[in-house]
Amino acid sequence: MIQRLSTTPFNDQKPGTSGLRKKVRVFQQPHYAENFIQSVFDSLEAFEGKTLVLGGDGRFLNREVIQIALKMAAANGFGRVLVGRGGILSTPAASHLIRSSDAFGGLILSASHNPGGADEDFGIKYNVSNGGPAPEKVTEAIHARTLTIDHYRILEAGEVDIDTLGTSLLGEMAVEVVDPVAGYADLMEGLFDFGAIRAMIADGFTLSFDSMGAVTGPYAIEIFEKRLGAPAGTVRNAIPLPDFGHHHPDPNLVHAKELYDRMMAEDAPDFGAASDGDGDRNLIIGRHSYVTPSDSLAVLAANAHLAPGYALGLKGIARSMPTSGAADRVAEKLGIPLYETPTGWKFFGNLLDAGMATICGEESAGTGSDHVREKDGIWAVLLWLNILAVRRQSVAQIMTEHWVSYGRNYYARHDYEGIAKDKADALMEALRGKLASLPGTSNSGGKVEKADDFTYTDPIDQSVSRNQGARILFEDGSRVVFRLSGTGTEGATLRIYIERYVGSSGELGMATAEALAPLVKAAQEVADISGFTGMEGPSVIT
Ligand code: VG1
Ligand code: CO
Repeated sequence: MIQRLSTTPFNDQKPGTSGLRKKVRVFQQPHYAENFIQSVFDSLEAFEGKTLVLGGDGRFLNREVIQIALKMAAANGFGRVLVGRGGILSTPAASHLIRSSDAFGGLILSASHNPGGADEDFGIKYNVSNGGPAPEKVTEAIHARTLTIDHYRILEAGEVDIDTLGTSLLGEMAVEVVDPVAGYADLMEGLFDFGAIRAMIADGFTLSFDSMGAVTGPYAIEIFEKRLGAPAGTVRNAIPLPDFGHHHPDPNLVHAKELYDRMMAEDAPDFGAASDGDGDRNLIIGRHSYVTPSDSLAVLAANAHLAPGYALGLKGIARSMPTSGAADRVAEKLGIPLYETPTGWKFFGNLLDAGMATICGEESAGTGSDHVREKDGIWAVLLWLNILAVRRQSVAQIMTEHWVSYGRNYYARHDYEGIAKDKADALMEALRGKLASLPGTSNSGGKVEKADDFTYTDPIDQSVSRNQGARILFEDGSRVVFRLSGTGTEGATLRIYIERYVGSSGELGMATAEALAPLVKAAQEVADISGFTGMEGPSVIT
């Protein structure tokens, strides 16, 4: 029986950079998840009888919300839900499933790189029929609906079995429990030369992949150990756990320290990588050689043609604004366009759909291509492996050669976490107020050429997104960018992105901290970070 239950709005259900993310206990309030899911459905048109994809990264509350979403989808008139077995789907696998099953859209239950567990974070994200995150006009409609909602619809039914493959009926709706891994692994096998990678591994090439207790474990085991023949144990922390085994599944130098240490050890493997909670990010570390995500994007773009799926070349490259300009130089050399978008994968969707870009990336360790409409951690690792299998060089050699051809964009991100929201807002407001007066002035970073708050106009639908980050651009091409995170669940996080370019004839072997020191100083001078935050330094440098 379909129930129509009364509810009242919550005033904090505005989706951020990537869906709605809150503490688990916020989601545990009566009607909280239901209100948001109904608001999603209310913002969509003509989905009756159509297919919805449903899955998550396995974190605490995943299974409970899967049950709710199934019963609400049935009560709202979906014809079929494809759900990953056990409620598991990585974000890229969900994107692929939406596309390959011609689904109307999908609900992805994840707070991605945020920690999981009873006292940690949960999230819900809606993806549209191209497999990508809902664009801003959709998330704005969802948010508007959350503020007026007065009822939701849910089917009264028992627990649905989501652990057995096959189809059953829930009211009039079909529930199809699918293998979360197989279709995705096949997609990867179609893009990359698995034979060449397998041969490289058989020749003694060693790798280590850290799933950080999150969703990529089953995918990585199937792909790296089973299909590519890497020895058992290559994939670490491979079982998706509700609390990720207490890992903070944000693959950066702080949270993936275990991997970092392994890669810097005397007996380090040739190649190391890690992924995040929902499997859309990647961290690449060669033996004794860390690769910044921005450099990784550039190297992947420059060498993608070595993989069968990209043998015909790239149509264009897109990167988020704070991501370094390393990829720009590759685009220039290849004679293809480079697009600069705001932070968040939803801004790449139109470019990919229009065939204007093939590869996209973000400084936050997200890289992907037009094979799905999300960033894709395992995809990036496989493209690296394919390149290594063809070039038969070490990661360090590839990086050095890249810098010699293109110059080097020294790059770091400094995060100030857990700032009181009013203080973070005050810092940004003061900085914005100053921007117009900066050009022509000098500070420790050099002479300022331009300063603005990044605005993006989508070249396809002309939609405009403002206030996407305060940028201070120096005459020598260096820059410092300030923005507030849109994925946190407690207080505010200030992100400062620092970049300095050194041409190919310049000094390419400096330590990053040393290369960036004058710009770090400039950031403090311009924005008085310690004055506003009371913090002496960043909590995370990556
Ligand atoms: C962060 C990253 C951004 C990424 C987003 C979602 O956003 O900076 O590049 O797209 O997370 O990634 P923010 O607003 O906190 O800076 V994921 O893998 O957490 O969904
Ligand atoms: Co993620």
